[in-house]
Amino acid sequence: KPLVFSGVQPTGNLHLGNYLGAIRKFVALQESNDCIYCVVDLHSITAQLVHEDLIGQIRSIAAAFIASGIDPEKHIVFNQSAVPQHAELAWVFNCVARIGWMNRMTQFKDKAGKDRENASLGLLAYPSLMAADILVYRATHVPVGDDQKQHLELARDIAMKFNLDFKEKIRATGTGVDIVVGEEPVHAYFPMVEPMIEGPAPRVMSLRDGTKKMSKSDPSDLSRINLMDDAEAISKKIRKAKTDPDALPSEAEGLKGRPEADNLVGIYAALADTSKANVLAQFGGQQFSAFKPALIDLAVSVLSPVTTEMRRLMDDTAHIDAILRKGGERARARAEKTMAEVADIIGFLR
Ligand code: AQP
Repeated sequence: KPLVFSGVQPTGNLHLGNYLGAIRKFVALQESNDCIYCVVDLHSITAQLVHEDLIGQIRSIAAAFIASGIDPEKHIVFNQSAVPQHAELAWVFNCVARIGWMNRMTQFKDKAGKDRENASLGLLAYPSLMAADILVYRATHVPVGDDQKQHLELARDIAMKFNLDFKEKIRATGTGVDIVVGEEPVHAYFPMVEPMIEGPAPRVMSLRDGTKKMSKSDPSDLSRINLMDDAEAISKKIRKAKTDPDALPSEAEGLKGRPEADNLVGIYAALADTSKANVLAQFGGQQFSAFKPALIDLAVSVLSPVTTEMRRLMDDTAHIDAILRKGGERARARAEKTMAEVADIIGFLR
């Protein structure tokens, strides 16, 4: 069975982008894969060090996973800081990765802003920790939103450089397998990760500006649908969502150059588990005044049960904590094995 890994940061309220780009895919993947889903709390201190209620945020992401349908008995749900091997492998990867690779990351440039010298070293090294999160389990499949594509390419570069730099040691320790990367045969310890980004809404855009990503840090709450929004808030935000004056096209081609229309149709398709073409077969030729009420009904019917269950779970913190603790133990057992092998490959005395 392929091993799936992904994580979500406990930084503020989850929104529809996180849900459609990540969590909904996590749920679908658990049917036929072995999955590890992580609340990446170590990542959450890279952009902002001090958080008012980090524990509460960690619990709320775990609650969102479970309320969305992830089964923590069959799969592993835990928080990153409970497994120290993530940080340990990240240190090794900091020594594998090159500073130039990190400097090219668009998320670093966006989050560091103009005052780059003053960004934390952790923010620069973020992708190295992300590579460690995945590879400490030697996971192969990573469901994420489109914004994470560049980081996953970097995870492949790190894995490849480690495999090549240590190829003799990997062979000598008998820990590797033969794989083919492109045309090239490689005796690899770390696998090449496969990003899983596809779907009708790989990058959910702001409801106020179809060219900007829906994000937690947008100052306008009208720009995003939060997972904790009630039906009234969802309805208001979709009614106020920016659109153009034209009717919906009848084919997906017609969405080109219409970012807001494209975004709303993509959201509808992702919520309904269908394609944009199917949505347009139904709504093509109709005005937004007809499409928006249908989108509101769909969004409320999909999100309300998740919100209700999340609230219920968050009232029982002992239950959430027990799930995270047990998940942490199961994850640690796997991560310890990888780190022991990595130490052997590098030649640390343990
Ligand atoms: N707009 C989005 N569309 C699709 N997927 C998205 N993701 C985030 N935003 C979108 C995906 O959600 C998962 C968890 O992301 P994260 O924990 O790294 O959070 P984030 O990307 O920091 O969230 P924001 O809202 O984008 O935060 P800020 O405002 O700080 O930039 C990932 O799989 C991500 O791809």
